[in-house]
Amino acid sequence: MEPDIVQGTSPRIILHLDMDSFYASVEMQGRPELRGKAVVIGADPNHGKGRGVVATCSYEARAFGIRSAMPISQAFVLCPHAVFLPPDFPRYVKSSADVMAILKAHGFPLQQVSIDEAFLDVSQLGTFPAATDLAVRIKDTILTHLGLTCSIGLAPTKVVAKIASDVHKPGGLTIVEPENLVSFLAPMPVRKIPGIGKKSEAELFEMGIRTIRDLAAFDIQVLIARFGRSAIALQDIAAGIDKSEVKEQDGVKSVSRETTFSNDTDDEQLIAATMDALAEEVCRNLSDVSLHCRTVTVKVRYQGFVTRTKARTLPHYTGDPATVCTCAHTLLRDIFDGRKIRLLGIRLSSFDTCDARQMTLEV
Ligand code: TTP
Ligand code: CA
Repeated sequence: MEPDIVQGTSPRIILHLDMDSFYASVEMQGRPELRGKAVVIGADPNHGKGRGVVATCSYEARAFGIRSAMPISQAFVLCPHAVFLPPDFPRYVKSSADVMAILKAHGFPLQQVSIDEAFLDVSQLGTFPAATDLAVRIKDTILTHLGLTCSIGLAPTKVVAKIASDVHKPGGLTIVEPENLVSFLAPMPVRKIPGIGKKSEAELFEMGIRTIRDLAAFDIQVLIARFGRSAIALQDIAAGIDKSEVKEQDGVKSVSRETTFSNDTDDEQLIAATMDALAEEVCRNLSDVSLHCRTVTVKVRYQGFVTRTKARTLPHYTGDPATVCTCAHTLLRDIFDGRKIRLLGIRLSSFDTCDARQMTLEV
């Protein structure tokens, strides 16, 4: 018999899938000689003198302390005998599309949130055991058809599903039923909440907030004074409340890059140089996947978390870094009001091919 679902009273069941060491795993497809090896994808290490960073690495390489966004020179010091490979973006975009097609085939609302990550709203299945069966089938299909492993979280909210998928990586399947939601979250470090990076974590530590339990119990007025209105949503998340829905994103395609300054800054030269670097990198991503864009969006987050974005659609498609850069600087001038900036970002969208999915990287 079909389970009875009464809108608003039955718990939602959200599935979050995240591929394991994605670029590295794709490189290992069909290359069994790489299995079990420390494999690092990123810039050329050039015998330890290389510039640039690690994109990702196999779990074997992580055992040596290598991580995403680490300077490649440091990765070389940690594990000189690792196999270092340059990124092959078109291949990763193709693999990503294959994974998303497997997810889509089940007919539930799907939201892809990055090249290797997606949410499915599987509430219609009615029970967590039924959703667990589906998760097991999805993992099997991805392994059998693509030779790739992934980790899945199942929970009543998107945020908790995302946190859960990370708990037993690689190859994990973590289920958080509604009655376990609060006890699952409570002991976790606040850093586990998506969007809380190194800097927010340090600010929360200063206030004596270490775990999600601490955050849920903290005086909301003090939090608002420090982080602005976004503190309310943050505390809700800590209490397991998150009404955000799985949004199907047909046709939403963008490539973006953003960075948080190590200290909030109003230094115009530093801000301009950072914008140049972000624009250049995002154009490189664009050309790696053979795309041209028309819309450039600049994002500025000020001290206190007030965020402003401004977009401009160009008259022609472009992949030219100089054009994108000029446009980004004009937009930045329009929204920069002299206050100290915490985070700067750029997004390119409105592509002339339908091949790319959303790719966001924070460095
Ligand atoms: P992630 O999902 O963050 O990492 P991952 O899939 O490599 O490993 P994990 O098992 O921990 O999920 O990122 C997905 C891909 O995005 C990753 O394979 C490479 C790319 N990436 C970068 O290029 N630079 C980065 O700093 C990060 C974090 C990811
Ligand atoms: Ca991943």
